[in-house]
Parts: sequence; C-alpha cells; structure tokens
Amino acid sequence: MMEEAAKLIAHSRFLIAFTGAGISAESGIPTFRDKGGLWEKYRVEEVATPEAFRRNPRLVWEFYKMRMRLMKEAKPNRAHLALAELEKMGLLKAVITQNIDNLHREAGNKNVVELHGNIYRVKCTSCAYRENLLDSGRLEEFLEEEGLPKCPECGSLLRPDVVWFGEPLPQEALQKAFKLAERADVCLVIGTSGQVFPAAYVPYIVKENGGYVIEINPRESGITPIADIFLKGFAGETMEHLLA
Ligand code: BV8
Ligand code: ZN
Repeated sequence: MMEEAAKLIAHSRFLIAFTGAGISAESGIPTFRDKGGLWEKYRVEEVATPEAFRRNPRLVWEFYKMRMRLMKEAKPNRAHLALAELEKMGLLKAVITQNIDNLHREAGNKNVVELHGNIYRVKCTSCAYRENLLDSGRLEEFLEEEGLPKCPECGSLLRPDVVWFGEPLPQEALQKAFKLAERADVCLVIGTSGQVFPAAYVPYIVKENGGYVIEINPRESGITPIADIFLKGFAGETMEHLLA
C-alpha cells in the first residue's frame, strides 16, 4: 500500500492535499472529535456558532484566546514539513485545509486554501475592518487585553475571522477548493474525520472526476469508504515513509 501510494504521488500530474485537525495533533493541538478533543470540554453550540457569540461573546473569546495561546506555541510537525517539501518539488499544487492554526503557511507552503478561516485574523461585527494579528504584531497585546476586543475604526465588537457552524464558508476559498479538486488526479486526505460539510466534499469531487484518494488516519473516517488507499497511521511518520 505504501509503495503504491508513493508511486501515485511521484507520478501525479496534479496532486492536492486536504487536511483536518489530525495533521496538527502531533504539534500538540487537540483535535475536535477525538478522545480528549476540544468538543468534549466545550459544547460546539456554546462556542462555535453566531448565536453563541451573540449570547455570550466573553465565553467565545475565552475559547478562541485559549486556542490562540496554544496555536502560537505550536510548531509545524513532520507531516506539515513533508507537504511543504512536496510543494517545493513541484508535485503538490495546493493544500486545502479545514484548520485555522496557520501551520501549513508556517511550514512553508505557499498555496494554502483556508476553508474555515484563520485564528490570527479578527474582523469587526459591523464594519469591514479586518486585522491579521500576526502581521500587525499585535497578537501578544491582544491576548493580554482583559475586556471584549473592540474595532479601532467604529468601536463595535471584534470577532474571530473563522467560520462557525451555520455560517457560509468564504465563497472564494470554497470555489477555489472545488476547482482544485476537479483538476486533481491524486488527493492526499490527512487527519480529518470527514464529518463537516461543505469542506468534506473535496475528496468526493476528486473521485467524481476520476482522481485517486489516499487517506492517512490512525482510524477509519467518513472518507475511508471512498479512499482508494487507506494508510492507517499517524500523519508524521506516514508522510515521512511516503517521502523516503
Ligand atoms: C454551513 C470553526 C450553511 C473554526 C468549524 C445546521 C445548520 C447549518 C449547517 C448545518 C446544520 N447541520 C449540519 C450542518 C452542516 C454543518 C456540518 O457539517 N455539521 C456537521 C458536524 C454535521 N456545516 C456548517 O455549519 C458549515 N456551514 O453549512 O453553512 C449555510 C450556507 C449558506 C448560508 C448560510 C449557511 C460550517 C462548517 C464550519 C464549522 N466550523 N470550525 C474553529 O473553531 O476551528 S468546523 C471544525 O470541524 C474545525 O474547523 C475542523 O477543522 C472541522 C472538521 O474537523 P476535523 O478537522 O476533521 O477534526 P476532527 O477532530 O473531527 O477529526 C480529527 C481526525 O484526525 C480524526 O479522524 C482522527 O482520527 C485523526 N487524527 C488524530 N490524530 C491524528 C489523526 N490523523 C493523522 N495523524 C494523527 N496524529
Ligand atoms: Zn468596525
């Protein structure tokens, strides 16, 4: 299986990767639906929906600031670095990620499509103000602030620039992801339970267009039934074997 997968990748014409929280698990970032995952401590309805934010913005900001603190300490792991290597080799055309942890960019990938936003970006709930706290260098100060973050332009509440349940995905990112999936002859699916839509359509679109799906996951997922090759294992060591 491993050799077959390595061959498919080496001879691919248009390789893409579709990643979820599992690829960042080895960087110390908890996944959502595994044991000890995020949704065990917080109910998603309480922290990742527009209603939750309207009802209790303090709780939602507590949740996202906790994740910002965690993610800013996290480093890309061997799996992220392997994908950056594949892009450098000219094989990997894009990474389509559900993750908001910025680790694919930090690993060196240039062509990254973020379907669910980015934890370091905040946006105003009223005007068009947006800020990437990493680029503006205000992340530390922002995390120190006690009260609810307010827009410097109009004074309204700021929110995380991520996609909550019940919210539409950024149209441009979603269209780009689906076009990439249509063109892909091989799609590496790494570390996703494949339960969240419309993101999880990506591997299905690859299949519908005659592409191959290689899945890397220590356990079966919603994608496994359509995977041509299922490499049961952790992302880091499996990606290293694939590139060996
Ligand atoms: C939408 C926010 C419509 C940012 C996330 C009712 C109303 C509206 C919509 C719905 C509804 N009911 C259902 C829906 C659809 C809903 C949905 O799909 N729900 C599911 C749960 C049934 N989708 C939506 O709501 C989407 N919006 O449909 O809007 C609309 C359209 C037009 C106009 C108005 C409305 C929005 C979905 C986005 C939600 N936001 N995150 C954040 O805080 O992160 S989703 C959340 O789950 C994360 O983003 C995460 O990326 C995503 C998917 O999870 P995974 O990445 O797969 O992670 P998970 O923990 O599940 O799995 C980890 C995997 O890794 C496991 O398989 C594990 O085995 C594996 N693993 C573990 N360790 C390793 C490993 N693999 C490799 N190596 C390891 N070491
Ligand atoms: Zn504003």
